[in-house]
Amino acid sequence: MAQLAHKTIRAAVTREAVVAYVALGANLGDAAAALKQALHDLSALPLTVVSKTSSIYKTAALGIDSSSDSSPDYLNAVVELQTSLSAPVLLHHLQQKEQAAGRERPYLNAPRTLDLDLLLYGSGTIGSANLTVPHPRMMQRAFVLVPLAEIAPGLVSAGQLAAVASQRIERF
Ligand code: PH2
Ligand code: MG
Ligand code: MG
Repeated sequence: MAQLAHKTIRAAVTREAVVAYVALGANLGDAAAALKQALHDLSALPLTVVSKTSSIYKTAALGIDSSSDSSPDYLNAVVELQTSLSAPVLLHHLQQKEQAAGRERPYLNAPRTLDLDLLLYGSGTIGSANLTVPHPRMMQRAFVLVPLAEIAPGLVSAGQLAAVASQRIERF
């Protein structure tokens, strides 16, 4: 048993790093402080290095649910990680950070203290009950594509950026 545990840990440590992209968003409370804290926390994740960080952007809230007639502007950013964590373990860490920031989910697209979405995990596609990668709505969202294009220009085409050009976004 001890040997099995040892082997499992070795496998986790020596697993090849994957390039992953995570979107950060907040529009409740001190959003700038929440994003800065999240950037700090992501750099402290086990088996993970933050290799690129976009600027922070101020963006108009998209996809507002009918139960709320307005939603404050968001602050958004995207980071690139080199990680040896599996996608489910990385997701678990992201959800823990959201919880620690006081995240509540009263209704769909409700204002939030912190949202951490796994956009891409290497070239992998994942379709499990609680995780879909690539993120299914990322290509429709300027608040994802603009910061992603800033740190990974090869991943976003001019046409994809043009398709979201009507969405309000400015550097914070
Ligand atoms: N997140 C949403 C819904 N709408 N709008 C902006 N501008 N930024 C977000 O991060 C965002 C949103 C759901 O996660
Ligand atoms: Mg989200
Ligand atoms: Mg989310």
